Amino acid sequence: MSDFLPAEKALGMYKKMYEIRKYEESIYYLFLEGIMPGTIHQSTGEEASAVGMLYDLRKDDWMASTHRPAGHDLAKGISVKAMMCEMFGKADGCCGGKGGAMHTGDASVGAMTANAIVGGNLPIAAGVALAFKMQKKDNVVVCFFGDGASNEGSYHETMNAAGLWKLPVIYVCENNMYSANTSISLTCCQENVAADRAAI
Ligand SMILES: Cc1ncc(C[n+]2csc(CCOP(=O)(O)OP(=O)(O)O)c2C)c(N)n1
Ligand SMILES: [Mg+2]
Repeated sequence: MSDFLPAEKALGMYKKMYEIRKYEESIYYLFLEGIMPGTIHQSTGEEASAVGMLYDLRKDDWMASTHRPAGHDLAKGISVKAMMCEMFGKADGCCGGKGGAMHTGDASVGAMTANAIVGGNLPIAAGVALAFKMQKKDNVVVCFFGDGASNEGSYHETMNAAGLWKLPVIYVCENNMYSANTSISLTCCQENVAADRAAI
């Protein structure tokens, strides 16, 4: 790693990944002990894709997350306090306590409110990218999705439009080989989403 990154930056990225892991561990226990209301969808083990993709983004670049938004949101710049308050329905939460675990976000740091509809964030991210392009801004949108989302119609429609219009959007597949708890072998005709599905 140090061959490619200055030590200080590598450490900063590692600290952010550690923060995400510790935050999600805390949420896990608070939820299981019945202290935290609502529900949880965790992204344990996916900290690196969040931080790797978002660390160098500007505040006015945008990020679109999924039903597992905590790591993405922390990496884009929402504070642990604002995330935690959101989990407990507090006014200091990033969405005033009205969103909960699957609908976190904060426009002031470019974190689009997370979308729990699988594949639902893909066309919205393309729309934001189209706006950037029409306004001649040099911003970019990063949009995360899962291997399961690549089976949705919205995925195929959006990839076509984004490719056709050359939109400033980066789609990042976090392929954990499961659609929640169903193996990719039962859901997808292609195992290598990045290589086979991306080549539309
Ligand atoms: C349109 C839609 N269909 C079904 C669901 C229920 N659902 C929630 S998570 C999930 C699996 C998504 O798989 P993937 O995109 O690979 O994300 P992962 O859970 O692996 O992070 C499903 C089917 C949903 N939220 N939205
Ligand atoms: Mg998956």
